[in-house]
Amino acid sequence: MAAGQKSLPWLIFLWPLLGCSCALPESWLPGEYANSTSDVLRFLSDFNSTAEEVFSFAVSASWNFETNLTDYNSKVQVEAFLELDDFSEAWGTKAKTVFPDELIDSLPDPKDKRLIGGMKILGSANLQKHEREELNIILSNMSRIYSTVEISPQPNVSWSLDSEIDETMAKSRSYNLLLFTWEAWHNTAGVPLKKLYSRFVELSNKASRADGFADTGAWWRSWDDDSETFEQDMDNLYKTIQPLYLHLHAFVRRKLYNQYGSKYINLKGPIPAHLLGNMWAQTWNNIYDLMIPFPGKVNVDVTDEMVRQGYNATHMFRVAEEFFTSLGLMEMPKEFWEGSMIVKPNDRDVVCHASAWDFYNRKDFRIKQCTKVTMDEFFTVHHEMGHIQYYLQYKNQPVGFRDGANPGFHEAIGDLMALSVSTPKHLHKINLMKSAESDEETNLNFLLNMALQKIAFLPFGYLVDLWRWGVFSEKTPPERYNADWWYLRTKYQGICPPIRRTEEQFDPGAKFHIPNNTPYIRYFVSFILQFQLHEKLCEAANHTGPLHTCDIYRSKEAGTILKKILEPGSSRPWPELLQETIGTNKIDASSLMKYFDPVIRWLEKQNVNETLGWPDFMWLPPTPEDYPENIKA
Ligand code: BJ2
Ligand code: ZN
Repeated sequence: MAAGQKSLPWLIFLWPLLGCSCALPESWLPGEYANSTSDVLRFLSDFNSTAEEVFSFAVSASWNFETNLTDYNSKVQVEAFLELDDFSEAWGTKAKTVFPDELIDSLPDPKDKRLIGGMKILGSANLQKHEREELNIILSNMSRIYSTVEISPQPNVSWSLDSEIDETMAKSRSYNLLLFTWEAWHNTAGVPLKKLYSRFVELSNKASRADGFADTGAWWRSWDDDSETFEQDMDNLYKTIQPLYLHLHAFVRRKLYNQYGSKYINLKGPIPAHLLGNMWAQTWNNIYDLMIPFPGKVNVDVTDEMVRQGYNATHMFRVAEEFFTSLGLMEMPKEFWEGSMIVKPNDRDVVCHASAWDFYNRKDFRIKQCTKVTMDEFFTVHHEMGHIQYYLQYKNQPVGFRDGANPGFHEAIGDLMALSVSTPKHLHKINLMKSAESDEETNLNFLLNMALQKIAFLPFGYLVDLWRWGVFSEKTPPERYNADWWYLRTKYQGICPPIRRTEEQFDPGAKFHIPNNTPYIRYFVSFILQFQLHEKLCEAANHTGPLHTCDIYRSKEAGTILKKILEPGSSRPWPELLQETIGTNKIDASSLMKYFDPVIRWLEKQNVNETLGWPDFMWLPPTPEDYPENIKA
């Protein structure tokens, strides 16, 4: 009590410094503006130049943390994010207080209206300073835990996700080793995140609600689309591709049955989640070798050939870059090559999960990737470089528009390039495939591999945010985090946990985007949209023949359309932009269906005696007694 009283005058003295925006450097604060059109424009221009500075300061702090996970770097990052919040709040509040809605409505350019409208949302002090600090510390801790935990297959041996764990999940065909690895990762990464995550949800919802949204899920959805029907649209989209998924699922289940036997695989049930070549069962191409339709043909997975030719990270990035420039798009700037981290350093902890970075200063653009020489990672290089290409193309837009037309567009660009690059025709051109065979059997091999990458992903891409929207809306409370996760995983993906899970565990936490708090529905949108864009660019490139054989390499015409999509950033409503560039204002699955048509017809024939699907209820995995005593490696 006495101490409290004593400190009171100090508090009063310090009050202006503790208040939100006052700790910011003078030059980051808004100046004085009048209630006039010309001052709105001056305000926007001042905001833009200041935001470039503040954003690049915050992005740098974040980059420094993620490329060197220390306590100090975490602290600096948290402080930078708090300053960023203060900055947004100061400018948002200014916009709200000085410029009335009538003035904004009278602006001649609708883009200015959208810019200032977006800023006004930021103008509420939505959380107390200590809560904002707690929120940012939780985020930083979650991401560090996810990126540093390791599992131990034997005493004194530790495995990290990006090397031994990923590789085991991809290559091992031992049921028990896969089970050990799967369980150890889910327990080690997930469990410590559960408490942090539920507190994060509380704080994040509080902030979103103060900003006028129903919850954080509603806020996120507002980025994708401003229509009321977004959730319904996604569900409809899912339903259109579900028949394709069921065919792929039944076929893969049969092949896994052949591999692992009736003890582990129920031909009418969901597939145990650890057998699909990927920790999250999100893509299945790593088990393509168990199901090659026509094994005598040239191998459509060129990993071995890349290794044989001595590919390394730099070479993979250069080859990817050349694809972009062949379309008349931009090269990666000098700063990109100087600043990026494309190999895992061995002297410090880093976030290995690949990502692309826009520093908002129109100069620094970087990729961070612990690149390994595999075909999968070669596609990830294209994926990340697609983000960089987008950043480069829209860098002269105001910062408020340096975003994808919607988040799904941003995710689609690199994958769109990879659709051409992965064709046998293209791989032959760049000397990764010896023959340029393009007979029906090679095509089916290729298409099955693509289906294992693209169709297998769709239910996962959809359900991650179904789960999170439920969490944010409190339909899924912490007591049901894991149960609802597995309900969705079974319902949509037709997979089941290979061993009993309870609420002691937190399996969603074992997927990067949950602790790192990145929305996921964008990937679902992207995996459909990329085929629509591909079809249009192929048309522009004068491609003839089936869609899946198209390679837009060197087509300046395709590049021109792509540039038109990228340059505006988010300055125009996406349906309008899509209409102008590819002639439709809807995201739909017709191009994807066209692309996969031959392999779907082939799968239908393979599946004549299969039962498609699985029971809708939660199918329990085999009991522990079904497993050998020692499930360790
Ligand atoms: C490998 C890829 C993300 C991505 C990273 C991490 C989270 C956001 C970024 C953003 C880009 C931007 C990824 C690829 C397909 C499915 C999904 C997965 N990494 N991010 N800064 N993928 O989207 O590139 O780089 O500008 O928004 O996570 O589950 O692997
Ligand atoms: Zn991405």
